[in-house]
Amino acid sequence: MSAFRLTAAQVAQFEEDGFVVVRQLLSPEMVTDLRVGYDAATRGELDVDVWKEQVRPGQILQLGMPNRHIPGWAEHAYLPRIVAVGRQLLGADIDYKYDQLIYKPPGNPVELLWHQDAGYGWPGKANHRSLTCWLALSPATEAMGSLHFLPGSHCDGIAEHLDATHKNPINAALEVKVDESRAVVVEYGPGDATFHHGRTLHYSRGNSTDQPRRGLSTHLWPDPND
Ligand SMILES: O=C(O)CCC(=O)C(=O)O
Repeated sequence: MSAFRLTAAQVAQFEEDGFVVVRQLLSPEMVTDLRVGYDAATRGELDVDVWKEQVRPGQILQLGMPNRHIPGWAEHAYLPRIVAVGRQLLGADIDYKYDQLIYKPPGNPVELLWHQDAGYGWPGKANHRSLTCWLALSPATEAMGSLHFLPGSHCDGIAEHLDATHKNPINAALEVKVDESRAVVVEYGPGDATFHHGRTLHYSRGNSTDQPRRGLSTHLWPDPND
């Protein structure tokens, strides 16, 4: 398992706010490695049946299980590092569950609306004790669609999630109405990550820049999960 260590302050911040920023989780070399397969996936160059219908030029993409489908990723050191950090935050039984590549091309206005990941019906222990690593594989500024978080929202239970499929074409979109005045925006450099609790409310706006936003979400929860 990876030796990457969080500080006590980072662990305390996750407990209090429900998210923590981890700068340079990955080295520039690791980012460069992962970018090769990421870009091949978003250009539709990989022979993955379940992705074929989804890749459309200029559209937001959410491609499932990139760790299993992109050549070289399953053996790469990035995932053990993410799992190691997840265990420091939520305990030794935390493990990789699934992942998704979320790509916002230049000029794409689609928002990922306010939601809790566990609000999508995460089962068993995952509903209470789970987390997501959001990793930037290129810069992600607010204007490019970086993540906004509502600090402390992981302590308030599961909020009512409303159908939002008319606003967002991906993943049976749901939306929570929130008071955004307390929201915190994180901006990322390549290799920076945030870890947020499965119950932390979060959001990202569209990408209004001329640069792509390359994000990778890795979801972790206890194994076994019953
Ligand atoms: O990539 C995004 O903009 C949103 C990601 C997200 O909602 C998540 O990782 O849980």
